[in-house]
Order: sequence, then C-alpha cells, then structure tokens
Amino acid sequence: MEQTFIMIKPDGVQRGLVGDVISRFEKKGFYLKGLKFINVDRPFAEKHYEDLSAKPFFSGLVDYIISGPVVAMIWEGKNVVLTGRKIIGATNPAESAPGTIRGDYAIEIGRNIIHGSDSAESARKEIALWFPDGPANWQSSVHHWIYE
Ligand code: FUP
Repeated sequence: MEQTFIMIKPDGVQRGLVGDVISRFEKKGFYLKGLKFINVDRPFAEKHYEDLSAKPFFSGLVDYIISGPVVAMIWEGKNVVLTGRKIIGATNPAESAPGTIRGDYAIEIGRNIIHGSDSAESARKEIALWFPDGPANWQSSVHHWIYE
C-alpha cells in the first residue's frame, strides 16, 4: 500500500487547522501511520527542501518552515500520493480549487498551509528523513469497508 508524507506548516498550526487537515485525510479513508509535532532547525528544513535550494524563494521558505512547530505525518492508502495532492490543492492558493485545503484556507504561495509529497519517490525520501524509525505498525479494522 502506498504512503505519502504530509506536513502541516507553521501557518496551518498557528491558524488552528490541524484537526481539519487530519479530518480530511481520515474521512477519505487513508490510514495515519506516523505523527509528530515538532520544531525543525534550519539544516533539517534545508535538507527537506534541498531540491529547491537554487530558487530565489529558498531562504524565505526555510525561514517560514522553522518559524514554529509543524505536524509531520505519514498517510497510507491506494494512490495516496496523487490523491493527497488533490486534497491539498495547487501549490499557489490563487489557483487551488475551492474544496481543497489550500483553496479553502490560503491566499499566498508562501503561506500555503501544508506540504504533500509530489511523487512516490519523494514520499520515500521524505518519510526516511522525517521518520527514520519508519511508520507505526497497525492495521485498520475498517479496511474491508473502504476497499473492495
Ligand atoms: P509543492 O510540491 O506544492 O510543495 O510545491 P514546490 O515544491 O514547487 O514548492 C515548495 C514550496 O515552496 C511551496 F509550498 C511554497 C514555496 N514556494 C514559494 O514560496 N514561492 C514559489 O514561487 C514557489 C514555491
């Protein structure tokens, strides 16, 4: 079963959106396989966003991610990487559809509430970085009510 890495960014935490975000993934039928409420330091945030290190917004992005606690999560389910991105909405909230997390709650790209892995490969890398001990080991008892 596929897994993805989802992070509620400091603005999502400060604005009290943690419960709403978790609720959307839970209600969809995905399984929570990891959860941490943590402050990350600059080297860690730079590592997470290393693919963007040449971008002009990189240092501002890192400042933002380290400005307060974040909620780091592993979510599991069929197609969770792609579906997670759909639940989150387009990177720029000006283009995110209403009904998505960013479409409902965010206005600017630099305060877009949440991160979600953009491919199965980045999900593997990000889960390894944020959860070196791996996912929690549990099975949902409602599995057969979600999958045929
Ligand atoms: P996403 O995969 O949706 O997180 O988008 P990117 O990897 O392209 O960008 C990562 C983060 O960089 C975004 F969530 C917000 C930030 N960003 C900016 O602040 N300005 C930009 O022009 C592009 C991205």
